[in-house]
Amino acid sequence: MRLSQFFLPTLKETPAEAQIASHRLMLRAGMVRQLSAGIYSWLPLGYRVLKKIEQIVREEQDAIGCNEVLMPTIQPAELWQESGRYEDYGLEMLRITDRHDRKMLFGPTNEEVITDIFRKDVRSYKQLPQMLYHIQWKFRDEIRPRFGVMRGREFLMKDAYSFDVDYESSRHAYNKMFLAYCRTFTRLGVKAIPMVADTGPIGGDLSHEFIILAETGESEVFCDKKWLDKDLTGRGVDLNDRTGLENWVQTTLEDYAATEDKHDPANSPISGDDMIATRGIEVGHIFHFGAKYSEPMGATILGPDGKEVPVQMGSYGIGVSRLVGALIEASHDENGIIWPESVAPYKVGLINLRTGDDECDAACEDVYAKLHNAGIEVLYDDRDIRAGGKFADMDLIGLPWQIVIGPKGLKAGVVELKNRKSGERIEVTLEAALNQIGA
Ligand code: 5CA
Repeated sequence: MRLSQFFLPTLKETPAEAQIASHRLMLRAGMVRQLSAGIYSWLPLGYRVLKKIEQIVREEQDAIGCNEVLMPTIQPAELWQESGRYEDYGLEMLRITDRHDRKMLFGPTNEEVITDIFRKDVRSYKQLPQMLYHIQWKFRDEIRPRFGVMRGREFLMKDAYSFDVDYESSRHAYNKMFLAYCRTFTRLGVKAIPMVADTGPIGGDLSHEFIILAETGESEVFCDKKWLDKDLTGRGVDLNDRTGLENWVQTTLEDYAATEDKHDPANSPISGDDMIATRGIEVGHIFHFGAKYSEPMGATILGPDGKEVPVQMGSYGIGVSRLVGALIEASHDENGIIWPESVAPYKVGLINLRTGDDECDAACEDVYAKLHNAGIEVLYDDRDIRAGGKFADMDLIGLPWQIVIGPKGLKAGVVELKNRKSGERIEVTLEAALNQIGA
């Protein structure tokens, strides 16, 4: 993509309304714009990151055999009256009346809808286990929407739902999802710590939150230093080995001191010196709630003994749009964002120091084409503006690599290659630069 044709409205000034770094940087880097309190439009740069995160989340759900569906945003109130949550949900639910005076709502989550889908088509334990997920916009009329997309009113969530014949199988589904979450966050380039959590309005007997450490987060975190080096990919854990997986989940939680009461360090088994007291951002939340919805909504199946039982369920959320802000909170400096490669909007920024100079233009076009042909995403700053502005914008938007091409370097047969994360700049031949970034 050529910057001269791209819609990238960057801001030099810090927007007054933004209290935390990620919000400031998302506005300054032209990633989002607020339409109304807690409701955002995603501009091209922000949307590319959102889609990349969504895709990693999708791949890791698919990898554990979860099936993607797409449910509507608008739901009928009757379903929530059946489950008993219509009144309980309170003012956070955006209630809508249609032209026939029917009560509708903009979905804050989908337990009721998925249970309805399930009960209409599944009758027997032979059709189980089953896992379904979708990635869809949700609306919660938060009392204090703040920090940009971090606590929005409209936000993108991945929500998955598991259906099993009995408690043990249902716990196995929960464990598979636990592993998928660890893998997802690792691929996103962040450390997300699983912690025992309250079940809140979703309900159930078991729940974990996944928290990214950041001083500006809304959750308090007391954790062991060891977490920072822990490999959470669960290599070698076999998905169908129930006991092996259960053990891995338990060891992961126990070794690293997930405590029932995360607000109370005194209850924690971590000793003083190893303890980090910090804050974090909840990017995922998983729940096991058994028959909480299937029972009142009549989602029953015939078990192996011919008896009808309510299906055992869990639900599993990831805040996809919140993650965009959370990743920035976890990785930025005074000049701007530092994207992990897996979600960077482009891998390489190509800076032409003298647009209009025949030699510079030709050299840049050549590199641009080479990167393109090698399948590497590149944003080419071909604008006719001062070099200082180009450097500032490129640091602000945080692409992992920068290739800088100017008249002096060309004479000497070199380009400058900058790594955004380490800040390291080297002068190398074009071939060496391309080689370094994998072209
Ligand atoms: N039904 C369950 C799991 S599918 C559920 O709704 N869980 S939740 O309420 O914890 O939300 C799941 C994730 O969505 C949270 O972990 C958080 O990352 C994200 N989320 C929740 N509220 C907001 C919000 N107001 N703005 C942005 N993201 C949010």
